[in-house]
Amino acid sequence: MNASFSSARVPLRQVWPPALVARYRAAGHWRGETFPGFLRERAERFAGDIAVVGGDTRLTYAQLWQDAGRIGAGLLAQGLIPGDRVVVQLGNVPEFVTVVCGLFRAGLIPVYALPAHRITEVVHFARKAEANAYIAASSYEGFDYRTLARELQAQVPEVQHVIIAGDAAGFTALASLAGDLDQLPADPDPQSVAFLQISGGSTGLSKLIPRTHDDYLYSFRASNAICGITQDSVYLVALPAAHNFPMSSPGFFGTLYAGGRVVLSPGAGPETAFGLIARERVTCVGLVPPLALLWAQAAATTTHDLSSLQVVQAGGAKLVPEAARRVIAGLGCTLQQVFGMAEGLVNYTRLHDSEEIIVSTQGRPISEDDEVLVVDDHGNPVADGETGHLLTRGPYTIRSYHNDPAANARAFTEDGFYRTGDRVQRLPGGYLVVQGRATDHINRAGEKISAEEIEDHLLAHPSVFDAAVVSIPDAYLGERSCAFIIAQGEPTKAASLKAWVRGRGLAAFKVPDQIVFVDAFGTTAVGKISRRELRAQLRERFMQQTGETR
Ligand code: AMP
Ligand code: DBH
Repeated sequence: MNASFSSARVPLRQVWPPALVARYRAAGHWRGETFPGFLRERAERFAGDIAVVGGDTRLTYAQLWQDAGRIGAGLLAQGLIPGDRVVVQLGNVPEFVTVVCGLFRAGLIPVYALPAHRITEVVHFARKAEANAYIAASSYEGFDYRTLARELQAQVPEVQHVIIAGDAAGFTALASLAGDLDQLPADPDPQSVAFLQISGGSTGLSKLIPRTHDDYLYSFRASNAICGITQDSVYLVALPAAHNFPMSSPGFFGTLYAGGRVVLSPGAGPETAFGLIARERVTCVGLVPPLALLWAQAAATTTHDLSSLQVVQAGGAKLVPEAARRVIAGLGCTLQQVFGMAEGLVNYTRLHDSEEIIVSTQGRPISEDDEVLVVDDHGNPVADGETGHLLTRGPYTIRSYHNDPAANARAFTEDGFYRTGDRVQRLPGGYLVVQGRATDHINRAGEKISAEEIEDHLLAHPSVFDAAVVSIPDAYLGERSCAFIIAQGEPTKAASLKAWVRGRGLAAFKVPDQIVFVDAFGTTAVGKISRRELRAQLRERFMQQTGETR
């Protein structure tokens, strides 16, 4: 029979109050479209047009649909059942798109892991999602995912199916999947959950974000209109395809929705991306701020023709005005700031906004039905222009995480507002300026790292008495991570603590950039103040001592 997870799994649900459902439908936000539905329609309408380019592969819309069908039917033939959850860990390769579309066609639920995630994180996703299958590349960026797959099956035996793109070494090869197309289910309920996205994990471990067909399609359809994505657009996926930003803002799904062309770049640096831009005449790309700066710098001396670029988006972390000006000057195209979250709400500067708005704000929400509250510590609205906590609800913002009552109790108000954890200022016209955040995570060039999660791993080391992980402003990364350590017993070195964290099976971006040994965390620290205050004190003291500035 199918894995033991199947019988009593936590159901996938995402529920809005009936009055809002009616409203979002009446407003035309939710149109009852689904992933398989739109992909089928595009395969007919744009059959011979190129949909996806990656490596040596160029897939037309018809081929994408066909290959997705083969994969979906093949997975069902393997014994998977619609509704099963499948952890997908693929890099920026065409298979990422064919696999995900294949899962949609089969009614299977992708759970998106990043290529950087390692065994500890993948085990967490598989357990939380109650997944019974794992699909990965044989290797990507020098890492062998077949080894990870073996460890995953050892730790989570319910993961009965492993499918590998490339040399499968005893696992099922993606290329060998085949099945009866007639076994594919009818299109799903548009209100049902289509996939589980991963949160950056502001506290503790990453949470799973259930997104519905209706809500997600709305977010990228509306993004297309804001970002100027049409059938003529060529969108470059430079960030990892599994990230919500290049997936949906408007990302590769927006581009496929519009009938445009998606180009997958195996690397995000100018050395890889610029050649692709020139060759494929790329019109739009989403970048994190450090990359946008690097691209702007490299553009000055490149021999590649970047003149096709119309819009360069920067998001995932704050782009400060001075950096924004450098990006505009260096790349000579329209800059769009994007402030989004996998939980939903996405803000954009508009393409025709004044340069002042574009450089100094993180944009305004997609939808007139995005409700934005900026409140003080007690939940009372602050005056416009003042900084407060950003709360939001709307037609594409989740109401709950999957399988995580404790996180839900923290992250949502009784009225269903999502507490973003961000501190923002709202300007006239609804434009938001991100001023920092209220939760303790490190935003390392767009990768979010939970302080708590890393502290737990450090505390597992026998020579660590206590650990506090904080973010330190960093000229290149925006923020880097710094772990303050009170040692005990056998002396240890910074390098071995870093190796320890890596050895715990975590993504490399979570390894502390810096380790500082201290004798104590401060006199007031003992049991009297919160971890949050403690981290803030350590950060301030460290920055004063080192003379670092924000
Ligand atoms: P996640 O919930 O993991 O998808 O991460 C979303 C978070 O990334 C937001 O809540 C912000 O803290 C941060 N973020 C995304 N875009 C921006 C931006 N343009 N400026 C500042 N912070 C951003
Ligand atoms: O950081 C993010 O999660 C993010 C940034 C920009 C995002 O999810 C998005 C746009 O959709």
